[in-house]
Amino acid sequence: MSMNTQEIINIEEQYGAHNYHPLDVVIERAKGIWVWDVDGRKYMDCLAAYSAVNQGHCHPRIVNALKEQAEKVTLTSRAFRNAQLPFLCKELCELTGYEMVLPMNSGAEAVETALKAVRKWGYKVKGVPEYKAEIIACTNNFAGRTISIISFSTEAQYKDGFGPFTEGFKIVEFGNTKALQDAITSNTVGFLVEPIQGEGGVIIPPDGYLKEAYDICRTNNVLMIADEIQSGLGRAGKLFAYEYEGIKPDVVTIGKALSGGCYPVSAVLSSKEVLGVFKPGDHGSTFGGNPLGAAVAREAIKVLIEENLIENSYNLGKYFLEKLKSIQSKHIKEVRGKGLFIGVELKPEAKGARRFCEALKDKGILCKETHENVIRFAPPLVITKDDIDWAFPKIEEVLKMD
Ligand code: IF1
Repeated sequence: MSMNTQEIINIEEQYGAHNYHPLDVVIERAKGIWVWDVDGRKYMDCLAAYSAVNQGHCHPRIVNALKEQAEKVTLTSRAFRNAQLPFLCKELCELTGYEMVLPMNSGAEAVETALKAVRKWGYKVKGVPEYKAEIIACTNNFAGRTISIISFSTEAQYKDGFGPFTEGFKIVEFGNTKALQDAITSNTVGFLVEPIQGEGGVIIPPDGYLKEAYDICRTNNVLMIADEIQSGLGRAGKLFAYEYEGIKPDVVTIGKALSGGCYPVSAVLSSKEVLGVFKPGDHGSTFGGNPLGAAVAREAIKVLIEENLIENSYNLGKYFLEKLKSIQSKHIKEVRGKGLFIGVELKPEAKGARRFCEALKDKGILCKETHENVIRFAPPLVITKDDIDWAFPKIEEVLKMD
């Protein structure tokens, strides 16, 4: 007799650290945009594991790549070479137009790698005095949970109890190029920015902001680092969200959907000038660049391109956004999004987004609230118009509740 939802929750509550407050749904199986819980209930996944399963859950081609490679070799360490990593690096460079790739595992590790790269570039290339390098980040940023990354978080909870913090970071208001200009000194080496802020609540900057910021960085010999770990790989309707502004950031971090959710794979994309600062032994990771992750990532990228998921995100995102904007609800403050990266911000008097996510769950739709008042709609990019038409009336009904 298999256990039911509550019995399994009780086990997790007893033995698992409580560093999350998940919805009480226990998922046992997933395919495409659908997931099933242990009691057999079916849900549409409108979070897509925070955009890690853009290709849909358990995509057969990606799962098959995982299985086939797992039978060959899973991990060699970088002390030796393997037959998958070179091709992942080549294929990523050909796809994105960058010259070089440094593979890691989690998004935070990719961000940490990017921060180390721009600091070292600052000392070795720009000529900043040793250990005076400054990196600018934005209000409401989210780039991971390591101590250096939370050192520049503006979210009190993410810092609470974790000090002392890493030095060398400044914060400027997201969307404000004058603040960026004013924060730059001769020691500034990098500007880290998410083209669209996910955790911040799907915050889209004013048109032209990223272009202006890019030009300011160029003028001041500062490297722009675009954190596309969530907004990238089709989520916002383009390969990278920065493309809407016609720029090409000096450094890009990717993760999540890079593996289609089948294995932790992240990477830093940049030029030979920047990533060339790493000499053998400077930086590394036991699993970084392993053949299993590389094989999975190669197939995940192929699926993203060959199944036209980026165009689907652009077109269906437009469709979904227009439908959501048509909802007449006293609770809705703003509906915003690019591609299938959509946030519905509720007014404070709606008393928080969590209860709407709970109501959506009861109607078979899984969403996640972010920052109290925003419901994020970010389904896998394989979603169809019919799927959206199935979900919309349920979403409308929930958003119209008292
Ligand atoms: C959590 C948030 C999303 C990211 C961006 C780097 C990372 C993330 C733009 C780090 C990771 C995840 C982490 C997860 C929840 C989720 C999240 F709510 F925390 F902010 F997606 F919005 N850059 N985001 O979004 O990548 O190390 O996790 O692989 O920590 O609760 P990671």
